[in-house]
Amino acid sequence: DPVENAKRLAAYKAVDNHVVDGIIGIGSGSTVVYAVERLAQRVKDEGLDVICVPSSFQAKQLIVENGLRLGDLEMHPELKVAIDGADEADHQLTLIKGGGGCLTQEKILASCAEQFIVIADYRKASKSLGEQWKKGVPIEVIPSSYRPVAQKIEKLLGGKSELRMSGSSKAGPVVTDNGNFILDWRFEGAHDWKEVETTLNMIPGVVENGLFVGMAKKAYFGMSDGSVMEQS
Ligand code: DER
Repeated sequence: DPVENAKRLAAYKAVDNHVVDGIIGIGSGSTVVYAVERLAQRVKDEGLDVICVPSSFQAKQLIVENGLRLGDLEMHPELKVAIDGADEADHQLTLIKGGGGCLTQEKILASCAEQFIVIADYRKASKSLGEQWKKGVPIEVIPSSYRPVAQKIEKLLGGKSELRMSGSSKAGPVVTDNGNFILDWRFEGAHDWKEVETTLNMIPGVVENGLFVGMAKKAYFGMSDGSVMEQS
C-alpha cells in the first residue's frame, strides 16, 4: 500500500534523524504508529535511552504496547523532540491537525518540545490549506458551548462549523480525551492563519484549535515513489 509505505518511510527517517537520548513527545494518529515502531527498534538495537510522553490515550497505548518507558509532562515539562502527524501542511509548514481529535494535547506537547517534527504521507503536502484536506479545521470546545461557539465562528470567519458525530461506534458526538466536543470548521478561501488561530482561541468555550502556526521545525513527507521529501 503506497500510502502506508510512505507513512513508514517518513516516520523512520524522522526518528533516525532526530531522536536521541532524552524525553520524546509522541503524537497521535496512524503515521506516528510507525515512529513508535522505529523508536522501539532503536531502543532494542542501540540501547537508546528515551522516555516517551503521550499526546492521547492512543499514544499512551502505543508506548505501553511497544514496551517503551512512559512519562508525563508533570515529571518532564521539557521535551527534546516531539514527533506527530498532520492532516495537511502548507508551504509555510502551517498545519491542520486534529483529524484524530487529539489536537489539544498534541499542541501542548509540540509547545513543550525543543523540536517539533511532522511526519506524513504525500497526501498531506499542499501549497495552501484546504487544497487536499476538506474536513476543515478541528476545534475543541466545551460541550455546553458548541452552538454559540459555532455561530460566533461563522460570524467572525465565515464558512460552516459542524459538530463531529461519533458515527457507528457510539451514539452522539465525539468526546475527546479531555471530555470535550469537536467542531469541524469548514473554511472558505485563504486566511491569515496566525490571526485565525488567535481569533478562534479568544472565543469563550474554545479550548484549542487545530491550526499549528509556526510550530513545526521540519516535516518529512513520504512520497509514492519511495523517496522522502523534507521541508523546513
Ligand atoms: O489528529 C491528529 O492531529 C493526527 O496527528 C493527524 O493529524 C494525523 O493522523 P494520520 O497520521 O493518521 O494521518
